[in-house]
Amino acid sequence: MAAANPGETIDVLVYGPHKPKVIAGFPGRFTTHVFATRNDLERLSPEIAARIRGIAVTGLVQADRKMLEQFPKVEMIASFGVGYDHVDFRYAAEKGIIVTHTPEVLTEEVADTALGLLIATLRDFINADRFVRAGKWDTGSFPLSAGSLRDRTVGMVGMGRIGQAIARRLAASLVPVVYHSRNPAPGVTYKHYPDLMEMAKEVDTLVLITPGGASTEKMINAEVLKALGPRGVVVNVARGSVVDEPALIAALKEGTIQAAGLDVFAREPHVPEELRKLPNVVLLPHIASASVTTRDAMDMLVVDNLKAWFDGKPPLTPVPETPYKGH
Ligand code: NAP
Ligand code: 8YV
Repeated sequence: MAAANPGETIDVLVYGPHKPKVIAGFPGRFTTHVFATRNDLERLSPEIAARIRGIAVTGLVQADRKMLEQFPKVEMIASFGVGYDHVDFRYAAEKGIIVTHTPEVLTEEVADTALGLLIATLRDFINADRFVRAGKWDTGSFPLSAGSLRDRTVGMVGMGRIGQAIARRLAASLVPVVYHSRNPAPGVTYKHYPDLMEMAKEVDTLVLITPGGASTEKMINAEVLKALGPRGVVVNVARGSVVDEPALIAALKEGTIQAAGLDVFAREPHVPEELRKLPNVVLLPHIASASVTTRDAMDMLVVDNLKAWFDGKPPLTPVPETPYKGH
């Protein structure tokens, strides 16, 4: 593959939730073809599909093998978000297609959300807000929260870029931190548990911040929740697939654990009614990175990866499975 020739038009598919800033990022020599959903994509003619050289995936829509096979000339898939379990990177690697993602630019925002969600869950902020709005403060006091950050040890599940940023915040708040990941994280001095169950027995709080996909699927299961114990709190800012959702609901209902703060769910945007009815959960609609500032930076990185590629430059942030080996 080569950089685009002067005057040549480059066809780019913009696939996923509508993002005006991504579309506006491709002026002049790019022709964009914008499709929000898999159903919409069925309207794309085979003639145009055959011309597509770059794909911007603007959300968690599935860019699986079946979808990608429609685009025989694609050179780069630039995905929005640091997690890329929704992109078939194995297919891309087989075909010599580069996949890029958006690491770093969202790390601190997601870490802020994780800590906020943990504190809101422990200290019952959402119910306290409802109490004030309902005018109940005039006639009574809000009950003391059962949970507190003061008497906890947090077991991080995942200690990568975002895990380390969350751990830094916890350490600054004088909360002891340990972690589980498959390998010790280079340069990290918190205690490492190669075995998740061993860690779950030793802590009362889990903060999940791993990728999704097969290797982490339902790793937080009934046994792990039982090991955490009745003071147990789970915060999930990773992927819904990391938790066995029915087992979590059962553990929350039966008091096997105390509470959960969830930003991600197994079948988004569907959140089971049973979960929505529970008093001991805080539920967010997958917003960990969702500020204007951070989302703008993520949009720009999607655009800049594609532009760099078609300028004949290396991709800015390729995923490890599709390293740059030249144009
Ligand atoms: P990262 O730097 O690649 O860190 C990933 C961490 O997960 C590493 O510590 C890794 O260690 C660990 N890990 C991977 N597979 C594992 C497994 N099978 N078992 C145990 N640990 C495992 O990624 P990051 O930038 O911190 O982002 C992490 C994830 O957060 C993303 O992939 C995404 O799923 C999620 N995320 C969610 C939101 C949101 O909006 N809620 C926003 C951003 C990111 P080992 O490889 O040694 O196991
Ligand atoms: C985004 C994310 O919310 O970066 C990730 O892995 O999950 C989030 O930052 C997601 O990409 C939404 O499209």
